[in-house]
Amino acid sequence: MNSAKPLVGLVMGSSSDWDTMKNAAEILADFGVPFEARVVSAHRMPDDMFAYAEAARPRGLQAIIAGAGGAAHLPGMLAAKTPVPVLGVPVASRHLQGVDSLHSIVQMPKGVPVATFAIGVAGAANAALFAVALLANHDADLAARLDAFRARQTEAARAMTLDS
Ligand code: RP5
Repeated sequence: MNSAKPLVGLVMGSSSDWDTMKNAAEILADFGVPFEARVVSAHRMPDDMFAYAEAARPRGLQAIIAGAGGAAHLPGMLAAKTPVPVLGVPVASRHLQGVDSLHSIVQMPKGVPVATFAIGVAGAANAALFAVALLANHDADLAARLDAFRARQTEAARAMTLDS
């Protein structure tokens, strides 16, 4: 993890979310974005969650990626307490496969937005790429790295072949 002052907060409701959320961490690390990763549970440590949200802007966080599963209140409650953009990742749950998580995160009432991504690994990865894109608006080097990433992805797709 980059030791510079974090620009992105990567938080999740439980260590059981890490298998999914580490896909966001890997992308932030690959792009050289300073970030922190920690468990901040809305249900099990609500006071810590509020403290984290209240400190986010003064600490210089530019975005918070929040992953949670089940009754996934973490992204919405963070967004309720901070103006820092919150990117919500629905983690697949044991019984409802993350549809519960998705609905919990995406259906924010008007006025308190959470940018909501796909359930699971794709959502975690895309939330990180979205955070990179936000930061790249004010960082030409990061923008160049994002362009290069997308160009490599395009070339990989062009090179795909199909079995006959
Ligand atoms: C949520 O409850 C977490 O985000 C996690 O996805 C889910 C289950 O947590 P554990 O019981 O695995 O700790 O708060």
